[in-house]
Amino acid sequence: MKRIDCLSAIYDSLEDCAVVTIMGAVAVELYSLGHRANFFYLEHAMGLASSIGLGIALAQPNRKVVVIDGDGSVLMNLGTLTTLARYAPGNLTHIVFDNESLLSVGGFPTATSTGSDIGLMASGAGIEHSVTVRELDAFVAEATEAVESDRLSCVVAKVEAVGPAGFHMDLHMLENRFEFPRALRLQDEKQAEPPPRPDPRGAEPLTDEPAHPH
Ligand SMILES: Cc1ncc(C[n+]2csc(CCOP(=O)(O)OP(=O)(O)O)c2C)c(N)n1
Repeated sequence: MKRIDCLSAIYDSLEDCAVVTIMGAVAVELYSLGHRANFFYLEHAMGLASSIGLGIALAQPNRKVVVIDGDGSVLMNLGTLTTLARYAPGNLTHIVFDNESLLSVGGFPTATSTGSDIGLMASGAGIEHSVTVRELDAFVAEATEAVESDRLSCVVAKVEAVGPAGFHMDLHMLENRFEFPRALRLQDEKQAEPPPRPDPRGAEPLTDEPAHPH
């Protein structure tokens, strides 16, 4: 299973979510499918995507939050699993692409290549819904269900250690830092728009546009 195929398969269902990725290959892959302002690619702070996602999920409980992580990154911040489990926000989905490698920096093998199991570690940390998938169909089913459900989920996807041909993204970290919260605010404002006023004569709802402009 290739990570880019997984991302492509769930891309549409990320439209209304706040999405936080780790840096490097997976960020470039998601970006290559089409950048959206509600995607935040966490640069440099390896291991902390889930911590950022947890903060957003707790602060904004009505928003679906999806964290897209890597095995090397999770292994650098294993305590995050216990913190996720402790607060267990139902609006958070933690997807971990486990390619058993630090692919973005040359492919050094991580501890998942020698038997460490992130899905079991997530369960052991207390995350009640933690699954590991190896096939694309299973990934799509689990990830989609996780995003739609109202419980904290960890979906570990075992993927091949392959990534993008290049790492260029035409988006500066600071630009992304400001556009991301702005996009979330805009989504909220759109949802808070009042419904159209009903027409007392029972016809089409009234709008501010003249019915017969001259
Ligand atoms: C604190 C810190 N250490 C090291 C790096 C360099 N670095 C960037 S990406 C990366 C590998 C990430 O591995 P993983 O999460 O498994 O994702 P993959 O690259 O395999 O997609 C490393 C070591 C960093 N950005 N920050």
